[in-house]
Amino acid sequence: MKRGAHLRRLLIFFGCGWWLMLTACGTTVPNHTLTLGSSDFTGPTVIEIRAGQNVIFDDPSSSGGYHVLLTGTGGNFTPSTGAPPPLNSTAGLILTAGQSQTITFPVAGTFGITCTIHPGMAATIIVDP
Ligand SMILES: [Cu+2]
Repeated sequence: MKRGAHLRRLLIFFGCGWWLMLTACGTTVPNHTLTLGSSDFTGPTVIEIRAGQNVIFDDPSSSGGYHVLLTGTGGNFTPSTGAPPPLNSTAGLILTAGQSQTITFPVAGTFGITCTIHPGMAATIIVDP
């Protein structure tokens, strides 16, 4: 009887431990990076974050290029409610090789990202509430 209760307490203790660890991991802001190549995205093209988190648009000096990124598809701008201003404009987010920009997505939604220079470029940023 006593041994059973002890074991149960131990299980609860470790259960909470795991839960706390997972919660702690969830609250640290991981680096979500969209990597640019010379005329494409070279890393994952679907990035899922939570509202308020950042996406690093990384244009490496060695392998990057000149890009004008904005919301839309096929190189064409489509206004997207809730998308961050630099991306949500015809001017776009301009990046050249060696540059990196950290963009905060404060509003939940699914945002398609394309490039006016390279219409084939397509990435999706999913922002969970
Ligand atoms: Cu481009």
